[in-house]
Amino acid sequence: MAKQDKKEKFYLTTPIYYPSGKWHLGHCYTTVYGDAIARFKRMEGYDVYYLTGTDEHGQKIEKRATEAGTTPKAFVDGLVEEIKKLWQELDVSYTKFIRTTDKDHVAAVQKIFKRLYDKGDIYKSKYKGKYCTPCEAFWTESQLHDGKCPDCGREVQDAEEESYFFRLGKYAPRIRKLLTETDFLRPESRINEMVNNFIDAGLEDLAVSRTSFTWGVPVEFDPGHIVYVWIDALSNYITALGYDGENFSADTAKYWPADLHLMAKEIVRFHTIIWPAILMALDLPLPKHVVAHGWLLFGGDKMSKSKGNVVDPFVLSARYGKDALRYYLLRAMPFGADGAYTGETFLTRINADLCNDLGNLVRRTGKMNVQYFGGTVTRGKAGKEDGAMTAQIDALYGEVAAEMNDYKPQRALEKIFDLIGAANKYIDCTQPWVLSKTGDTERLREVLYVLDEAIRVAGTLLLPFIPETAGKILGSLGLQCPERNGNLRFGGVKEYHVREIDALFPRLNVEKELEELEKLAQANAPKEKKSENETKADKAKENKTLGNKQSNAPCCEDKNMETENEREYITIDDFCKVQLRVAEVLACEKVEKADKLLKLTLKVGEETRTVVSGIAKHYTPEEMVGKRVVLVANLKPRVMRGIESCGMILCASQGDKLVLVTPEAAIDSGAEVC
Ligand code: ME8
Repeated sequence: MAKQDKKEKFYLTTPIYYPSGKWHLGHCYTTVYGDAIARFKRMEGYDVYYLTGTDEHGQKIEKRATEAGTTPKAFVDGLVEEIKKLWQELDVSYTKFIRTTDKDHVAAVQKIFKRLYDKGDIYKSKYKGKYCTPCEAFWTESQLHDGKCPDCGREVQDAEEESYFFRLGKYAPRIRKLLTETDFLRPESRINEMVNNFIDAGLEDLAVSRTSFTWGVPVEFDPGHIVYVWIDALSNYITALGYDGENFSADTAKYWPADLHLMAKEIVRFHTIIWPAILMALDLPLPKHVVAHGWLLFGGDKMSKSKGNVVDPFVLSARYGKDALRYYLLRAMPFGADGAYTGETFLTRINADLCNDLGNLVRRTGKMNVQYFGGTVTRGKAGKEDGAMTAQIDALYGEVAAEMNDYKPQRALEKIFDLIGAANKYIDCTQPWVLSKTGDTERLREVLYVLDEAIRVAGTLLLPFIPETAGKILGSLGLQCPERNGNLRFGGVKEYHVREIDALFPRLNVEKELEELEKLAQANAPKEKKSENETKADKAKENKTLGNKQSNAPCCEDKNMETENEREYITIDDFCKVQLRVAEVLACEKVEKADKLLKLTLKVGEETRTVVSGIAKHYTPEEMVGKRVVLVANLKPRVMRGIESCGMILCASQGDKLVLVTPEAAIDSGAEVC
């Protein structure tokens, strides 16, 4: 419901980013998502406070600055300016940009730490365990996955030092309740992950100070210690509102607790376990909701090395416009699931949705308004085609509001584009050009009025998503951008004064643009060669999947949640190129010095062939003999560990689990799988 009379507050935060200097589309995702929600809430009449900023302390930054031959502060100052430029470029309407190097933040973090210490929730002891520098996270041996950081898959270092500890374990029962008995965290899959992997696995007290580096907030009463970067970072959500360890600023106190902390899935643990525990210890109210979205994945090698800058948001925004980029991001991922970026899906979406559906509707309608009525259009004579159309216009605001209040911008956009699609169809069935010829002016006027109304309602509801374009659309109808939602029912505006406008989005030649993007990428590619470890670590981060676990499977669970629109279709002809055959395993052995590979001798009808398969961690050679499997028979042969592999056998994977795909009933080897 619109909040027209009393302004209710809405406090929304996105993560404060590490000023690492490598902004890619993924980083933009959360902030643009947050911006769409902030704008929508403002339109609904809320008093919105939208916070973002930078997380500037820690060993990682200290190391980077040293490598760059500068001080940490000078290092971050330059990068912070760049990220502010990015938000400006993308029309991000934040209320405050906080930096963890801000003096009042630093002082407040010191007070918070002292307060927790005085209360007995922080105590001094010795820390022994593992530390992941890139994630700035401590881990116990049992929390590691294959001896590596469970968040990013990178190597961890032994850490032993005197440290202050926060009594996290003490809050475990309350946090468990918060997660399992309220709607604090969404989507639900994350709840199980937090409860099973962390709380029920035993919540240990948390090391909250470091002595091995200096770039951070010094513990006021023990200056050799630096406050753990996550305590420093998470506190930004309250210090931004002036919280000084005791009180909030008078003018911003009303915003706490946060209504929504928005972020990607890898930092949910910090926000739903550590952060509530700190707030509990400070006797502060808890945030209302934490929403975790998935990752924007950069398909295969697209994001790596030479092609890294293809997804530089500055490049994409400069070439295709900020709204094209915002729109792509806001439609890229279904709620909670991952999405995959490719240049092709990006360009195709601009062409299909923005240029064809939206652009054509506005241009065609504008042209007809001017051509038939000099641009001035009022009500005319209703017709049989109108009922469904006007009902859809009437319903749209409610549908969009429901999705946005559920924090699902992707779904909200789907609804808006359903109306745009319906309006295009309405033109095709009412055929205004025929009405003009037959002289049915009253009917023609009504048809154009209905279309203007559809464009007005869709355009207004597009303001939070693509503000610049939506402004142009409303301008073409002779309307101003409303501050609030206004009357979004059919008939809300009685008379239109329409003018023609230029195409909202030019039609892109996808092939040519892909080439251009490739050239830009090559031109901007980083020249330095990364170490093998760095490359592996980057890959691990790019391919991070559900549940903090690094998947060894080629496709991840979340991928199954792609919407129809996200999927890249192949034609039946494409599919027919793949020859799938049933094969019988005649013999099987381990491949020397390769712990994942098995060498299989397969019978495929009359033919015998060798295939190397990466299933050794899931099947023993003995188990394989006699099995019937599905073989991709016409895959180009490839030499692996000196063995020519002629084909690939199919498996199904889910997280760490991998099982063979086999025929459901007995059938001869060589049988076609179709
Ligand atoms: O974690 N897809 O900062 P960070 C979607 N400083 N979102 C992505 C993404 C991708 N591929 N890559 C990054 C930190 N993000 C801490 C946060 S908050 C108190 C401290 C987004 O620079 C996503 O929101 O590593 C993710 O949670 C955030 O960037 C992490 O940014």
